[in-house]
Amino acid sequence: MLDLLIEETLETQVTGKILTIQRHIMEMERQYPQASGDFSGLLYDICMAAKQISYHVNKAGLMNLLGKEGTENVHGEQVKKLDIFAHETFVKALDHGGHLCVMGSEEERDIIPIPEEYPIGKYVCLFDPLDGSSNIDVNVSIGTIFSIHKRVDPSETGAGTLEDCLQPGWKQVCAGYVIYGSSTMIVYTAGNGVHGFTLDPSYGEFILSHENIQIPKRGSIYSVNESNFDYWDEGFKNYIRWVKKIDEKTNRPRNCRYIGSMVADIHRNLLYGGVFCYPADLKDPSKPSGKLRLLYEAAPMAFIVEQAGGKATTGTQRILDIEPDGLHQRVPVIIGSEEDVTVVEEFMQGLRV
Ligand code: AHM
Ligand code: MG
Repeated sequence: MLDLLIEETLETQVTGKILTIQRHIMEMERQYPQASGDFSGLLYDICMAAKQISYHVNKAGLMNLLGKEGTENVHGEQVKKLDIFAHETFVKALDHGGHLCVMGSEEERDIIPIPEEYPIGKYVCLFDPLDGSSNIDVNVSIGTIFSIHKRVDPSETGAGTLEDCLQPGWKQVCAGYVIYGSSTMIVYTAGNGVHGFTLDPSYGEFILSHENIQIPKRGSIYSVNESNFDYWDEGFKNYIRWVKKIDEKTNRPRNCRYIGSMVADIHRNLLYGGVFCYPADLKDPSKPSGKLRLLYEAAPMAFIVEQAGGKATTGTQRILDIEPDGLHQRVPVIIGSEEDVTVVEEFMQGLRV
């Protein structure tokens, strides 16, 4: 039996059925003879950071990395040790490759310049190093989100600026997330479909496992933090009332699934179909647009979901069309299967009651 298994594994290797993310990117790049290889170099660095974070997330309980750091981040939230570790890992992995002119992180108030001693590149990378941090201590899936733009002026060779970071989502050249779950996966799009790679711990490589992911046109899941019900406006409340009503013809009530980790909630809905919502609420007057950040969370996830055939909106505007006005700007997020998102929009716009 074991012999058979080994034979099968070897055969898979020999016949070349295993496709690593590096080879996948290189093959994609080969279709563009003018490509400099810069982009694949950048993705390679991101994969390295993801592997390091994955390793530490898996060992967090053993390495005394769990628990609050005791400081607050720029949003006044408690920062945990793994958040800091993930942030520093990302910065260190990306700052010296010569691919980037500037970076931005959810954990840092201002833009992050490339240190003077390193070459400046033509790309901009924005990232949320560890999203879903309230789940770290309890072994629930968390993730990393990244978004890549070209710098605004390609002829510029100096340091990148805030303007380079404040670009609308439709201009992204790549976006992706890493999910640290029962296995670690990286899912990315470079505007040519959405592809998922699972980390094989024995090789230390991300292997193509989900080629050309397509989100179902409609799903049976809605994902929202319903404890905010009393803080929502009437339109969204009406949607929630609707989604829970019994009606066989329209497949209701839908299933509520909410992990509280955007990456994990959207990853599940991407594969099963459904809608993820974090609408505006009146809970905190300092956050009238909800909780999620446009540049680090909403825009990259919107790019991925649209590329998979889904839809992403604030309820009144396509997320990818928003012109950012600040690095840490927050927006309402309704994202997922096209038909499900459209229904939420209709309730939010008062077209349904
Ligand atoms: P974080 O960046 O501080 O981790 O917050 C973002 C997370 C998302 O992953 C998740 O969708 C949301 O916060 C959950 O918030 P809530 O606990 O209010 O439902
Ligand atoms: Mg986050």
